[in-house]
Amino acid sequence: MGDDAALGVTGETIWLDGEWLPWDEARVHVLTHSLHYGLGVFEGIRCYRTADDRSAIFRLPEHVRRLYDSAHINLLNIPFESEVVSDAILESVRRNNLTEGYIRPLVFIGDGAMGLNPGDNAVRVSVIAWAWGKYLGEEGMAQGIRAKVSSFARHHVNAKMTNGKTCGDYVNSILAKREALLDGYDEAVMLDTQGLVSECSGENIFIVRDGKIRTPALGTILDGITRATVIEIARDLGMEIEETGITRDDLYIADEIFLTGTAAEVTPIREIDHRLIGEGKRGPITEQLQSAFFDVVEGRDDRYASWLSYL
Ligand code: PPE
Repeated sequence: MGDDAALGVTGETIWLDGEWLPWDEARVHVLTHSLHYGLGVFEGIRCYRTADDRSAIFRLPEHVRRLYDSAHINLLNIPFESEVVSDAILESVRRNNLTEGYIRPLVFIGDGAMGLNPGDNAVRVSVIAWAWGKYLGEEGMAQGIRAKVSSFARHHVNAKMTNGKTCGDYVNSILAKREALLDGYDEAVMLDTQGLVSECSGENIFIVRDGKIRTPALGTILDGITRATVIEIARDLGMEIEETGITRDDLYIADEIFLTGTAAEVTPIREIDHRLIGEGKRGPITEQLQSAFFDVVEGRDDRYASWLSYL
Protein backbone atom coordinates (compact mmCIF):
# COMPACT_ATOMS: atom_id res chain seq x y z
CA MET A 1 0.00 0.00 0.00
CA GLY A 2 1.45 3.39 -0.95
CA ASP A 3 2.13 5.54 2.07
CA ASP A 4 2.24 8.96 0.42
CA ALA A 5 2.16 10.61 3.84
CA ALA A 6 5.57 9.17 4.74
CA LEU A 7 7.38 11.16 2.05
CA GLY A 8 9.55 14.07 3.20
CA VAL A 9 8.00 17.51 2.90
CA THR A 10 9.59 20.69 1.67
CA GLY A 11 8.62 24.15 0.48
CA GLU A 12 9.60 27.80 0.21
CA THR A 13 8.73 29.57 3.42
CA ILE A 14 7.44 28.98 6.94
CA TRP A 15 5.66 31.44 9.24
CA LEU A 16 7.34 31.45 12.67
CA ASP A 17 6.35 33.88 15.42
CA GLY A 18 5.01 36.44 12.96
CA GLU A 19 7.76 36.29 10.35
CA TRP A 20 8.11 34.51 7.02
CA LEU A 21 11.43 32.62 7.08
CA PRO A 22 13.10 30.67 4.28
CA TRP A 23 12.02 27.00 4.68
CA ASP A 24 15.44 25.78 5.87
CA GLU A 25 15.84 28.57 8.41
CA ALA A 26 12.74 27.77 10.46
CA ARG A 27 14.76 26.07 13.21
CA VAL A 28 14.46 25.70 16.98
CA HIS A 29 16.87 25.11 19.86
CA VAL A 30 17.18 21.60 21.36
CA LEU A 31 16.07 23.05 24.69
CA THR A 32 12.66 23.76 23.17
CA HIS A 33 10.36 22.76 26.04
CA SER A 34 7.77 21.04 23.85
CA LEU A 35 10.46 18.81 22.38
CA HIS A 36 11.17 17.39 25.84
CA TYR A 37 7.70 17.13 27.33
CA GLY A 38 5.28 17.20 24.39
CA LEU A 39 3.10 20.11 25.46
CA GLY A 40 2.10 21.83 22.26
CA VAL A 41 -1.02 21.89 20.09
CA PHE A 42 -1.55 21.73 16.38
CA GLU A 43 -4.04 21.64 13.55
CA GLY A 44 -4.23 19.87 10.22
CA ILE A 45 -6.05 21.76 7.49
CA ARG A 46 -6.47 21.10 3.78
CA CYS A 47 -6.60 23.51 0.89
CA TYR A 48 -8.26 22.20 -2.27
CA ARG A 49 -8.12 23.25 -5.90
CA THR A 50 -11.73 24.00 -6.68
CA ALA A 51 -13.64 23.08 -9.84
CA ASP A 52 -13.39 26.69 -11.08
CA ASP A 53 -9.58 26.52 -10.79
CA ARG A 54 -9.28 28.57 -7.65
CA SER A 55 -8.02 27.36 -4.27
CA ALA A 56 -10.04 27.19 -1.08
CA ILE A 57 -9.26 26.25 2.50
CA PHE A 58 -11.81 23.86 3.94
CA ARG A 59 -13.53 24.98 7.17
CA LEU A 60 -10.81 27.45 8.15
CA PRO A 61 -12.70 29.14 11.03
CA GLU A 62 -13.51 25.74 12.60
CA HIS A 63 -9.85 24.69 12.50
CA VAL A 64 -8.63 27.99 13.93
CA ARG A 65 -11.23 27.82 16.68
CA ARG A 66 -10.12 24.30 17.58
CA LEU A 67 -6.48 25.45 17.67
CA TYR A 68 -7.38 28.15 20.22
CA ASP A 69 -9.57 25.69 22.17
CA SER A 70 -6.69 23.19 22.27
CA ALA A 71 -4.37 25.91 23.56
CA HIS A 72 -6.90 27.03 26.17
CA ILE A 73 -7.38 23.45 27.43
CA ASN A 74 -3.61 23.18 27.87
CA LEU A 75 -3.13 26.61 29.51
CA LEU A 76 -1.21 27.91 26.51
CA ASN A 77 -1.72 31.55 25.65
CA ILE A 78 -1.29 32.06 21.90
CA PRO A 79 0.42 35.46 21.54
CA PHE A 80 -1.45 36.36 18.32
CA GLU A 81 -5.04 37.27 17.52
CA SER A 82 -6.82 34.48 15.69
CA GLU A 83 -7.20 36.70 12.58
CA VAL A 84 -3.41 36.90 12.33
CA VAL A 85 -3.10 33.11 12.43
CA SER A 86 -5.94 32.73 9.89
CA ASP A 87 -4.18 35.15 7.55
CA ALA A 88 -0.91 33.26 7.94
CA ILE A 89 -2.72 30.02 7.03
CA LEU A 90 -4.13 31.54 3.83
CA GLU A 91 -0.82 33.20 3.05
CA SER A 92 1.17 29.97 3.62
CA VAL A 93 -0.54 28.41 0.61
CA ARG A 94 0.10 31.44 -1.62
CA ARG A 95 3.71 31.94 -0.55
CA ASN A 96 4.58 28.28 -1.13
CA ASN A 97 3.04 28.42 -4.63
CA LEU A 98 0.56 25.69 -3.80
CA THR A 99 -2.83 25.29 -5.43
CA GLU A 100 -3.72 22.59 -2.94
CA GLY A 101 -2.04 21.10 0.07
CA TYR A 102 -1.96 20.51 3.80
CA ILE A 103 -1.43 23.23 6.38
CA ARG A 104 -0.02 22.61 9.84
CA PRO A 105 -0.36 25.38 12.42
CA LEU A 106 1.73 24.46 15.48
CA VAL A 107 1.83 26.13 18.90
CA PHE A 108 4.72 25.10 21.12
CA ILE A 109 6.73 26.20 24.15
CA GLY A 110 10.15 27.60 23.41
CA ASP A 111 13.49 27.15 25.17
CA GLY A 112 14.55 28.65 28.48
CA ALA A 113 13.42 26.96 31.68
CA MET A 114 13.61 23.18 31.95
CA GLY A 115 11.45 21.02 34.21
CA LEU A 116 7.73 20.45 33.88
CA ASN A 117 6.81 24.00 34.70
CA PRO A 118 7.50 25.92 31.51
CA GLY A 119 7.79 29.15 33.51
CA ASP A 120 8.04 32.18 31.27
CA ASN A 121 9.24 30.33 28.19
CA ALA A 122 7.76 31.90 25.07
CA VAL A 123 4.69 30.33 23.48
CA ARG A 124 5.71 30.11 19.84
CA VAL A 125 3.54 29.73 16.77
CA SER A 126 4.33 28.38 13.35
CA VAL A 127 2.35 27.74 10.18
CA ILE A 128 3.75 25.27 7.67
CA ALA A 129 2.19 24.28 4.34
CA TRP A 130 3.16 21.52 1.95
CA ALA A 131 1.79 19.40 -0.87
CA TRP A 132 0.33 16.16 0.52
CA GLY A 133 -1.24 13.41 -1.53
CA LYS A 134 -3.57 10.69 -0.32
CA TYR A 135 -2.76 9.96 3.34
CA LEU A 136 -3.51 6.25 3.04
CA GLY A 137 -2.58 5.89 -0.63
CA GLU A 138 -4.52 6.34 -3.88
CA GLU A 139 -5.27 2.62 -3.94
CA GLY A 140 -6.61 2.76 -0.38
CA MET A 141 -9.10 5.46 -1.36
CA ALA A 142 -10.55 3.28 -4.11
CA GLN A 143 -10.12 -0.26 -2.77
CA GLY A 144 -10.13 0.26 0.98
CA ILE A 145 -7.35 -0.29 3.49
CA ARG A 146 -6.59 -3.08 5.97
CA ALA A 147 -6.70 -2.28 9.68
CA LYS A 148 -6.11 -4.03 12.97
CA VAL A 149 -7.55 -3.40 16.38
CA SER A 150 -4.61 -2.02 18.29
CA SER A 151 -3.11 -3.61 21.39
CA PHE A 152 -2.79 -0.03 22.71
CA ALA A 153 -5.86 1.55 24.35
CA ARG A 154 -6.96 5.10 23.63
CA HIS A 155 -6.28 7.30 26.66
CA HIS A 156 -8.82 7.62 29.44
CA VAL A 157 -10.78 10.88 29.10
CA ASN A 158 -9.15 12.26 32.23
CA ALA A 159 -5.68 11.48 30.91
CA LYS A 160 -6.08 12.83 27.40
CA MET A 161 -8.08 16.00 27.08
CA THR A 162 -9.87 14.72 24.01
CA ASN A 163 -11.13 18.06 22.70
CA GLY A 164 -7.56 19.24 22.35
CA LYS A 165 -5.22 18.31 19.53
CA THR A 166 -2.18 18.04 21.80
CA CYS A 167 1.23 17.04 20.46
CA GLY A 168 2.17 14.65 23.29
CA ASP A 169 -1.08 12.70 22.97
CA TYR A 170 0.12 11.52 19.60
CA VAL A 171 2.70 9.19 21.17
CA ASN A 172 -0.28 6.90 21.82
CA SER A 173 -1.28 7.19 18.14
CA ILE A 174 2.27 6.60 16.92
CA LEU A 175 2.58 3.42 19.03
CA ALA A 176 -0.65 2.14 17.48
CA LYS A 177 0.20 3.20 13.92
CA ARG A 178 3.68 1.67 13.94
CA GLU A 179 2.43 -1.56 15.48
CA ALA A 180 -0.19 -1.78 12.71
CA LEU A 181 2.36 -1.12 9.96
CA LEU A 182 4.89 -3.58 11.43
CA ASP A 183 2.16 -6.20 11.56
CA GLY A 184 1.41 -5.65 7.87
CA TYR A 185 -1.70 -3.46 8.15
CA ASP A 186 -2.31 0.09 7.00
CA GLU A 187 -4.01 1.56 10.06
CA ALA A 188 -4.91 0.93 13.71
CA VAL A 189 -8.39 1.01 15.24
CA MET A 190 -8.16 1.99 18.89
CA LEU A 191 -10.48 0.88 21.68
CA ASP A 192 -11.08 3.10 24.70
CA THR A 193 -10.43 2.02 28.30
CA GLN A 194 -13.98 0.58 28.44
CA GLY A 195 -13.23 -1.57 25.42
CA LEU A 196 -15.48 0.33 23.02
CA VAL A 197 -14.31 1.50 19.61
CA SER A 198 -12.85 4.98 19.86
CA GLU A 199 -11.07 6.17 16.71
CA CYS A 200 -8.04 5.41 14.59
CA SER A 201 -4.52 6.74 15.06
CA GLY A 202 -5.41 9.98 13.25
CA GLU A 203 -8.97 9.50 11.96
CA ASN A 204 -12.54 9.07 13.17
CA ILE A 205 -14.36 5.87 12.25
CA PHE A 206 -17.85 5.10 10.87
CA ILE A 207 -19.60 1.77 10.30
CA VAL A 208 -22.58 0.93 8.07
CA ARG A 209 -24.98 -1.98 8.57
CA ASP A 210 -28.33 -2.46 6.86
CA GLY A 211 -28.07 1.02 5.39
CA LYS A 212 -27.68 2.71 8.80
CA ILE A 213 -24.53 4.59 9.69
CA ARG A 214 -23.04 4.61 13.19
CA THR A 215 -20.05 6.40 14.64
CA PRO A 216 -18.67 6.54 18.20
CA ALA A 217 -20.19 9.37 20.23
CA LEU A 218 -17.95 12.21 21.41
CA GLY A 219 -16.04 11.36 24.58
CA THR A 220 -12.80 9.51 23.97
CA ILE A 221 -12.44 10.80 20.42
CA LEU A 222 -11.30 13.99 18.74
CA ASP A 223 -14.33 16.02 17.64
CA GLY A 224 -13.26 15.70 14.03
CA ILE A 225 -14.15 18.45 11.60
CA THR A 226 -14.36 15.90 8.78
CA ARG A 227 -16.54 13.72 11.04
CA ALA A 228 -18.95 16.63 11.57
CA THR A 229 -18.86 17.37 7.84
CA VAL A 230 -19.70 13.79 6.86
CA ILE A 231 -22.50 13.59 9.46
CA GLU A 232 -24.06 16.74 8.00
CA ILE A 233 -23.65 15.61 4.38
CA ALA A 234 -25.09 12.16 5.18
CA ARG A 235 -28.14 13.64 6.95
CA ASP A 236 -28.69 16.04 4.03
CA LEU A 237 -28.64 13.01 1.73
CA GLY A 238 -31.42 11.52 3.87
CA MET A 239 -29.19 8.85 5.43
CA GLU A 240 -29.76 7.64 8.98
CA ILE A 241 -26.75 8.28 11.19
CA GLU A 242 -26.33 7.64 14.91
CA GLU A 243 -23.59 8.63 17.37
CA THR A 244 -23.35 5.72 19.79
CA GLY A 245 -21.23 3.00 21.41
CA ILE A 246 -19.62 0.53 19.00
CA THR A 247 -18.04 -2.79 19.98
CA ARG A 248 -15.14 -4.60 18.38
CA ASP A 249 -17.41 -7.22 16.86
CA ASP A 250 -19.75 -4.52 15.50
CA LEU A 251 -16.77 -3.75 13.27
CA TYR A 252 -16.44 -7.35 12.11
CA ILE A 253 -20.09 -7.66 11.05
CA ALA A 254 -20.40 -4.22 9.45
CA ASP A 255 -21.31 -4.05 5.77
CA GLU A 256 -18.99 -1.08 5.29
CA ILE A 257 -16.47 0.87 7.38
CA PHE A 258 -14.79 4.14 6.55
CA LEU A 259 -12.49 6.64 8.22
CA THR A 260 -12.63 10.42 8.18
CA GLY A 261 -9.95 13.01 8.81
CA THR A 262 -8.43 16.07 7.23
CA ALA A 263 -5.43 14.07 6.08
CA ALA A 264 -7.32 10.80 5.39
CA GLU A 265 -10.42 12.56 3.93
CA VAL A 266 -12.91 9.67 3.50
CA THR A 267 -11.03 6.35 3.32
CA PRO A 268 -12.76 2.94 3.17
CA ILE A 269 -11.63 -0.03 5.30
CA ARG A 270 -11.95 -3.38 3.55
CA GLU A 271 -10.59 -5.69 6.23
CA ILE A 272 -10.11 -5.66 10.01
CA ASP A 273 -8.20 -8.36 11.94
CA HIS A 274 -8.40 -10.74 8.96
CA ARG A 275 -12.21 -10.40 8.71
CA LEU A 276 -13.44 -9.03 5.40
CA ILE A 277 -15.77 -6.08 5.87
CA GLY A 278 -18.83 -6.64 3.73
CA GLU A 279 -17.57 -7.70 0.33
CA GLY A 280 -14.02 -6.69 1.18
CA LYS A 281 -14.04 -3.57 -0.95
CA ARG A 282 -15.31 0.01 -0.82
CA GLY A 283 -19.07 -0.15 -0.18
CA PRO A 284 -21.78 1.86 -1.97
CA ILE A 285 -22.60 4.22 0.93
CA THR A 286 -18.92 4.91 1.50
CA GLU A 287 -18.51 5.65 -2.20
CA GLN A 288 -21.51 7.99 -2.19
CA LEU A 289 -20.24 9.91 0.85
CA GLN A 290 -16.70 10.01 -0.49
CA SER A 291 -17.89 11.49 -3.74
CA ALA A 292 -20.24 13.95 -1.98
CA PHE A 293 -17.32 14.98 0.26
CA PHE A 294 -15.08 15.76 -2.72
CA ASP A 295 -17.92 17.70 -4.37
CA VAL A 296 -18.12 19.84 -1.24
CA VAL A 297 -14.39 20.45 -0.70
CA GLU A 298 -13.79 21.09 -4.40
CA GLY A 299 -16.59 23.66 -4.54
CA ARG A 300 -19.04 21.72 -6.72
CA ASP A 301 -21.88 21.85 -4.19
CA ASP A 302 -23.21 25.36 -3.58
CA ARG A 303 -25.13 24.30 -0.47
CA TYR A 304 -21.86 24.13 1.43
CA ALA A 305 -20.12 27.13 -0.13
CA SER A 306 -19.79 28.78 3.29
CA TRP A 307 -17.31 26.05 4.31
CA LEU A 308 -14.76 27.29 1.77
CA SER A 309 -12.37 30.20 2.32
CA TYR A 310 -11.03 31.11 -1.10
CA LEU A 311 -7.47 32.34 -1.35
N1 PPE B 1 -8.84 11.70 15.43
C1 PPE B 1 -7.52 11.96 15.57
C2 PPE B 1 -6.79 11.31 16.67
C3 PPE B 1 -6.89 12.81 14.68
O1 PPE B 1 -5.59 13.08 14.83
C4 PPE B 1 -7.62 13.40 13.62
C5 PPE B 1 -6.94 14.30 12.64
C6 PPE B 1 -9.00 13.10 13.51
C7 PPE B 1 -9.57 12.26 14.44
C8 PPE B 1 -9.87 13.73 12.45
O2 PPE B 1 -10.06 15.10 12.73
P1 PPE B 1 -10.34 16.15 11.57
O3 PPE B 1 -9.07 16.31 10.81
O4 PPE B 1 -10.75 17.37 12.29
O5 PPE B 1 -11.42 15.58 10.71
N2 PPE B 1 -5.60 13.96 12.35
C9 PPE B 1 -4.74 14.92 11.72
C10 PPE B 1 -3.29 14.48 11.78
C11 PPE B 1 -2.80 13.57 10.74
C12 PPE B 1 -1.28 13.43 10.76
O6 PPE B 1 -0.77 12.34 10.41
O7 PPE B 1 -0.57 14.38 11.07
C13 PPE B 1 -5.23 15.28 10.33
O8 PPE B 1 -5.97 14.52 9.70
O9 PPE B 1 -4.88 16.36 9.87
